[in-house]
Amino acid sequence: MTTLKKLLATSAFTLVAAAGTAQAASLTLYCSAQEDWCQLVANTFEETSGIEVNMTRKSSGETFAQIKAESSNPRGDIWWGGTGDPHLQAAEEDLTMKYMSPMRDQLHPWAISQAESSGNRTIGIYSGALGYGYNTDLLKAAGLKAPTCWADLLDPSFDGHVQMANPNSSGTAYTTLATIVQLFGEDKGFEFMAGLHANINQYTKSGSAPIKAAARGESTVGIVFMHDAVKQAVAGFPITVVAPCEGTGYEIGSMSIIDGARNEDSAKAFYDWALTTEAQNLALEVNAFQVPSNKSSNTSPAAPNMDDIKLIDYNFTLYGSSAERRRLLSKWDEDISTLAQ
Ligand code: S7P
Repeated sequence: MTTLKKLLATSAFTLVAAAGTAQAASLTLYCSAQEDWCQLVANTFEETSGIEVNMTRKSSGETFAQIKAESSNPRGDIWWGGTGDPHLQAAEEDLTMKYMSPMRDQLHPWAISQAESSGNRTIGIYSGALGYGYNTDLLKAAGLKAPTCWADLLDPSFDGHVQMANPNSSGTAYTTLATIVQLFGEDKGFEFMAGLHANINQYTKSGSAPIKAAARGESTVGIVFMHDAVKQAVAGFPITVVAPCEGTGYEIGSMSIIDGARNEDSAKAFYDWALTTEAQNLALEVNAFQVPSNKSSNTSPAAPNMDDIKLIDYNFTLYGSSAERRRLLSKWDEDISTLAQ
């Protein structure tokens, strides 16, 4: 019996099926992973459950802002994907609801610890390390030395060659800011961000956009999650993936049910399904190289090996807290984004 069939016997699915006799069940899904993965997940869940899915894809920071803005009249039912920090902030601000899935015992401890630190209002669905990628052709043409560390990106020779997202809209870029602060300390970290700013050609809205630009030959370096850089390399673009020598942060991509969801039963059905191996293995069909949270899901051999990367002990509790995320973002807005380039 597949996990999906077993889940069909659980209460969430039964309730949805019962509701289906009167009116077709539906689900409004806010998705913050990459677009092709969001589409595939939405379509597959719709086909297998019979629940109609309306999916919108936005970056993690943007989705957080939308859920907050809609909190007096919630429009979304579930938020799937995106970096864990804004999911933790949403939990702290009571924007998401507690849920204990029957699938929990199939998950890695890091996925459960994400749930525990949010009072069970969010849960880990994948993880991945931060890093960067560069276009080897552009690097060579510009006569640049191959970077291997964060510090290499500050070299004046990289002026105009580096792209990252805006940490207000992008979970990837907020993870970058929080990683640099944890690696170097706050003062030195902000000095680093100021030095980096001098070499930045553009702050994008979406976190993965900088490596897509590098793949297309529009920027030399893109600061992104390493799995997003691997996706471009596997697609045949001349991208080299870097795990920075000083060490790096990582994300626990998360999922949360929105408090006051109009379709709570559909949201719970999706939540349980999204933790199955069947759902998580869909990642491989779209070259999403994150590490899945179900212990029995498949990880591609092309995925960055987390054991080989020098990872910091990322403080999710602190950097996912409402006060700290707000403080760091305002400081970045005031001290960095306003600097001349
Ligand atoms: O593309 C996959 C991924 O990197 O995107 C998520 C990301 O937060 C969404 O983009 P933003 O940086 O624009 O918020 C990550 O969770 C995920 O691994």
